[in-house]
Amino acid sequence: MLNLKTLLPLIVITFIVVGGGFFVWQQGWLSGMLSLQTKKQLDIEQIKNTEIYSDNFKERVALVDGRYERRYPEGASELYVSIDSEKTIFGDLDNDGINEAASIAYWSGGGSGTWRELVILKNKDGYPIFVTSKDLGGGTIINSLTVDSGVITLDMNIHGPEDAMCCPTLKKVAQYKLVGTELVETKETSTPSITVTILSPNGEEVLELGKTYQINWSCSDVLAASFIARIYLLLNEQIPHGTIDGTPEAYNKIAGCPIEGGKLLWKVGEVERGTVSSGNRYRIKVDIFAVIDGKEQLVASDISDGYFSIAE
Ligand SMILES: [Ca+2]
Repeated sequence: MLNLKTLLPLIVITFIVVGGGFFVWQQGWLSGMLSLQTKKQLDIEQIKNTEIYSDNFKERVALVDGRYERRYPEGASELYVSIDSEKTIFGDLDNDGINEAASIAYWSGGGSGTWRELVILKNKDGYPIFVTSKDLGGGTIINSLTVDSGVITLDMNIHGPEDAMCCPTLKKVAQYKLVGTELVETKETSTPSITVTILSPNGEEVLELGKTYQINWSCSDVLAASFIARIYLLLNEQIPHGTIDGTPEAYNKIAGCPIEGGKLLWKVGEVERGTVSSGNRYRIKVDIFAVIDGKEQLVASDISDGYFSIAE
């Protein structure tokens, strides 16, 4: 006959066995979840060995160790694709708590140069799946790729009107958000990169005090209204008359003007605050400012190659 005295140890043992089993099962489940969480994050090796698609080339390729190459029968390269592991970042672009990968891919083929594309890959059960790509242009230099709060920021040099294919100089910062399966550009700022060259006076000239002289300079990539030129007279490469209008400028300002012809008529010796005396160690300095969002940004500058003289 079983009574409470004999049943009690059995009940205790049953509790220990079942409870322990539950505990073990719970721990296993937890560690399983943890390993799933760990597995869920994409890594660079996966990105280097996945399929990507080029909207530009209309091709889908499977990368192996970050590369894909297809050759013509005679051996020449027909298509070469690589992924930039230095410019691959992981961040949550669609706010679901799981990181996507954003990477720069290089596509070249058919002698058309190398095209840059921003590639987005999603994490599907721990594996990268191509979502979309964005053409960033041929020969574009990607300075940096970052992601912050779901926004991708690309700092690039793109081609200005006179840039050689090799060497883009126009700075562009673009921002993209992943909306559904599309990359949407949210912000774009460009700092035009130009050069300015003083043509005259560029050294050795003798200018007569009080006479009118034409200062000439040339600019590359003149995009008209968004530029301002400021011309300064420089003596001994030092401050000839102190500061102007309370600003600690090292040069006497002759005038500011928009770039139209790259020339300025100057009554020799006159500066914004009075006149300078005769001498033989003068130079001209031209600063070119771009007006971006209402602010002036210095983009180019030049100084006369040599000294010129101002004579009585
Ligand atoms: Ca995500």
